Amino acid sequence: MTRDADCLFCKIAGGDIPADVVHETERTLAFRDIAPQAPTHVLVVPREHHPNVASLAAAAPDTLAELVRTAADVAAGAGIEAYRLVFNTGEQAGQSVFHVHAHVLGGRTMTWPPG
Ligand code: DGP
Repeated sequence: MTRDADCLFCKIAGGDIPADVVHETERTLAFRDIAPQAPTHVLVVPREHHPNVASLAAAAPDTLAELVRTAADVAAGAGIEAYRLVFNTGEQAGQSVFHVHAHVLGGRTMTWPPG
């Protein structure tokens, strides 16, 4: 299992930092965002460390597919039919934690374009 000792989401995945976990699979973990932007705002991460979605897709496409399935299960579990799945990729796009995570946002009407 690839972990980065300095990575916040590796620490959450390893149980070293607590989180409100809503769903788990063999390779992924889903927990509530600490600063929710919608009634449902859950982050889905791979247990292994990958900095962004492109590097995850290149290194472990099966894990990326599992992560997207986990996101769909989180939405279904929250009773949400429509949801937004966001992978901020790079600092200018709003990525602040460099361990790939999908934001699952739902429970309200979303606007477009995002800011
Ligand atoms: P991004 O900006 O796309 O990299 O998203 C990072 C998200 O992580 C942001 O929405 C806030 C959330 N976050 C940051 N620190 C913590 C934490 O310690 N626990 C939880 N649950 N979420 C966190």
